Amino acid sequence: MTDTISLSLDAVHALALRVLTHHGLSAAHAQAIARIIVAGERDECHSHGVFRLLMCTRSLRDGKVSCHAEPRVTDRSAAVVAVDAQYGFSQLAFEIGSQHLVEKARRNGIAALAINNCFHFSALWPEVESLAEQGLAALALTPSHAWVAPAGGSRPVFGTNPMAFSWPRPGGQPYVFDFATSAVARGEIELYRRSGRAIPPGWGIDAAGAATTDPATVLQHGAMLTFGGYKGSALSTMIELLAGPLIGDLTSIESKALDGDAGGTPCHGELILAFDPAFFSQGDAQADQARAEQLFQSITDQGARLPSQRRFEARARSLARGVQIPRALHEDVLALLR
Ligand code: NDP
Ligand code: PYC
Repeated sequence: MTDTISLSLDAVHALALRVLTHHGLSAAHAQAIARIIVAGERDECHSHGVFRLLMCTRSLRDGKVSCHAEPRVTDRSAAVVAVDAQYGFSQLAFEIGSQHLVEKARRNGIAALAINNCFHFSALWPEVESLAEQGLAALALTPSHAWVAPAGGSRPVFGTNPMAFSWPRPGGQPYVFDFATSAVARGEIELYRRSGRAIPPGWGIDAAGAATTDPATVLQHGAMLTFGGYKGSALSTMIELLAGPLIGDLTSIESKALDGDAGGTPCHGELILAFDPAFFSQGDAQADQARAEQLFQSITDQGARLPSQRRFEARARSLARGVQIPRALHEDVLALLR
């Protein structure tokens, strides 16, 4: 018996839907989340694929997430739309809000979507990628729970605070990057703990601020570290501010305080900006787009890869052959149905 099992993408989708509806989520929320979970597994982003069902259902069991929340849209200005997720998960709020965001960006050249009061556990690339597919450049930012110490400190202040960026490319897959401003996503450290492996140096510290490679110590008693030292620290602060106080929502410290020690999904806001390139060009948008392509080519010509290349290759494989899930994870997910 191998330690993985093969599943088609349809089977992953059906499994996610069954688990989510079994835990009480409305069909609209379950569909929106299942799509994101399939996308994560399909693109081999394992920390934000099927594994997330474990955390997501734990938060549902805690009873904090509203299973039937109906996101409420407020048109704040010509360029700003806000969606109150009403303490449901974020995915449905994004699906609804992004339609307004795209329409505003196409009308004004630039637009912002603020999502408030959402439980947030997903990767950001599906969001910015979908905006690039509609011809827009985009930037998405969100805090999480205070798990990450500032550079030079030892106590958690920041969330793992991801930022994702996309740039539309004519006739091809967009340029997309999406990473935590911590050295690595917390989900990745959780996967190391599950498989009993030590984490690489530089990812975390213990309660006394000393370096450690033990994932459990970092997760339970210590703190994660930012990427790039003080630079990651400053970017993480920017994300706290823009996707927190700027949009009237919680910082990662406040999200963690709201959770207490429940270990639930972070609850806060998210900020997404969209740019329509046609409004910014000085007259020849096609020539500008061609210059962007030259930039990408000067990266790839020397053997360096673009972010998302690995993901797009994984996607092609998964679309052709389905995905491999660790057997232990599959059993843990099936147990959620009992
Ligand atoms: P990584 O450190 O693995 O960085 C991921 C990004 O860097 C991807 O765009 C990846 O592209 C790109 N990349 C990786 N290696 C290279 C390379 N050698 N050359 C060029 N580009 C490269 O990810 P993280 O652990 O920081 O984050 C993982 C995910 O976790 C993200 O999707 C993020 O949104 C999510 N997350 C979500 C949070 C939330 O609160 N909702 C909190 C924190 C993280 P590729 O995919 O092709 O490898
Ligand atoms: O992996 O750091 C993470 C994370 C936090 C919230 C969702 N994912």
